[in-house]
Amino acid sequence: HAADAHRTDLMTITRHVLNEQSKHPESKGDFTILLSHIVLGCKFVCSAVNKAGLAKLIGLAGETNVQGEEQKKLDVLSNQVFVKALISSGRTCVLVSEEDEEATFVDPSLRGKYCVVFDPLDGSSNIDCGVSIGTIFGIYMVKDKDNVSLDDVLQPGKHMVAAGYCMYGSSCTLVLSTGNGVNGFTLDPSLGEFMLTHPDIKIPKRGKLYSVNEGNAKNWDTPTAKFVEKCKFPKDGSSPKSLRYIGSMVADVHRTLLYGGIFLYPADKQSPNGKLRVLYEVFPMSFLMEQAGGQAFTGEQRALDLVPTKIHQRSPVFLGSYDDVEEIKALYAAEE
Ligand code: AHM
Ligand code: MG
Repeated sequence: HAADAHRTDLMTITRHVLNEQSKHPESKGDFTILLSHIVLGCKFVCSAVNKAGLAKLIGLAGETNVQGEEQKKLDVLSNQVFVKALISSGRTCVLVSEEDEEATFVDPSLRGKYCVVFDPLDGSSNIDCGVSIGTIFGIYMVKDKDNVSLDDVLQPGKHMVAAGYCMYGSSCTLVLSTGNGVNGFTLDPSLGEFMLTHPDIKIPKRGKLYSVNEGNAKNWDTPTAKFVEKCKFPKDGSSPKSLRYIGSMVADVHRTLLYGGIFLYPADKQSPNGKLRVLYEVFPMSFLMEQAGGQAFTGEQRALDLVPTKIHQRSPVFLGSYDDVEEIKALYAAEE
């Protein structure tokens, strides 16, 4: 009977979020409308990514194809789709995209109460070989709709009201938290709907995997180097961890969330702030990790406590299973 209920009682992402919002009597459905525009963007990118090889959508921005039409690189195209979808939702006021140098301030006539920070297509160096890539987003609430500024997005990650990512992989999976746990939805291509497939995701307390670009090892700081050494040569009698690294943050974090373990993008001598961007990479993923029972640390503090001063600022990050992140925190504490 349970199986039958699954087949006939369809829990779409919209229905799920409406259920959640109905617990807040003051909610007027604005978040649901905003989310449906984000979901539309994700479906578009999913479809474009799946057709990329065929449609020759890949290639350099500005390059022309055989028909002489301008071709857009997939990440440029994805960005335009998200920006337009978010503005037309009528629910946004400030947008920060990895693709745009400056923040976008929505025209007052279309302004709503949410700020969205996003990376429309992360890991795009992986497109040409068909490896999983993704969209990452975080959502803040504006303080005063009639008086918006960059300060509305230069907020610590703990002020986000929601965060998520969509992974374009062997299936298209959207993982979302509105601050009340984490849920995963998988796109059913025949329905064109994201269906709840991973309710209430919790990350294992400790994992058997670690995920880092070891090619940077010669430039690592001592705590990172010690931590990775411990993963390979544990001295407490435990088994060594396995290394998994895709080089696509959404895919590496998704695996970490489901299987447990730790993902590291540390500082190194070449890049003292690491590589990943605070607003639309580090914060949303840290928000999801904490909501799933894990942790996220910058090497100095809880990642979600960081107060950014620039929209494209970078930060080192260590995130994943609670106990694994505890270990790297202890190594940094011992440094001081
Ligand atoms: P991108 O924004 O240029 O795509 O770079 C971000 C990506 C992340 O998805 C991934 O975690 C990281 O870069 C991998 O970096 P590296 O190639 O240095 O290991
Ligand atoms: Mg990126």
